[in-house]
Amino acid sequence: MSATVMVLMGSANDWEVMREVGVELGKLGIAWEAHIASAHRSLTRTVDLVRRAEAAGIKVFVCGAGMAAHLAGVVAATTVRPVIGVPLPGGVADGLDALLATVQMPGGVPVATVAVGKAGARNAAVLAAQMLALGDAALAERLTEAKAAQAQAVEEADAVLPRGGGWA
Ligand code: RP5
Repeated sequence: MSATVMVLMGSANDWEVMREVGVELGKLGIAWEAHIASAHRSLTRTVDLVRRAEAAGIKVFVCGAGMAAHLAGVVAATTVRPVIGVPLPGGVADGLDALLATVQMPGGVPVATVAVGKAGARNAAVLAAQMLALGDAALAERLTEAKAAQAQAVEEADAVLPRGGGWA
């Protein structure tokens, strides 16, 4: 199965969070590949990578970066395929800096920006899956099942919660 999602990150230090994207995509049966590609330290290679990914059939890009997080923006400038940005913690404002750098794109060059850190990484994977599911009924079904399982997990957690008085 060839990859349909490309996961990019600005530094090897980003992998601890960005691996969550791969974990979640794997659960949903989506093939992915990951690369380190810095907007600042290796701009030309990053643009080349995106061009080659398009030719290879990648449909969605997920980009994680911290600090002055320009990776998602550079990828969005290079492709017309959807780009999801994951702002990463660390930096002077512990992710708020990366959040603003990722989300505040000029009109015409969108980056779908998710939450800072691991929750954002997971949501980037689910959002990419939801995009792909528009043309894939089997994937849409797996997403529906995953959502139902999440709701079930909340019920189960509620069922075992110690109760002080007991009115329910
Ligand atoms: C960003 O700068 C990377 O995405 C990383 O989050 C941050 C710091 O990079 P390192 O100095 O840890 O390689 O470009």
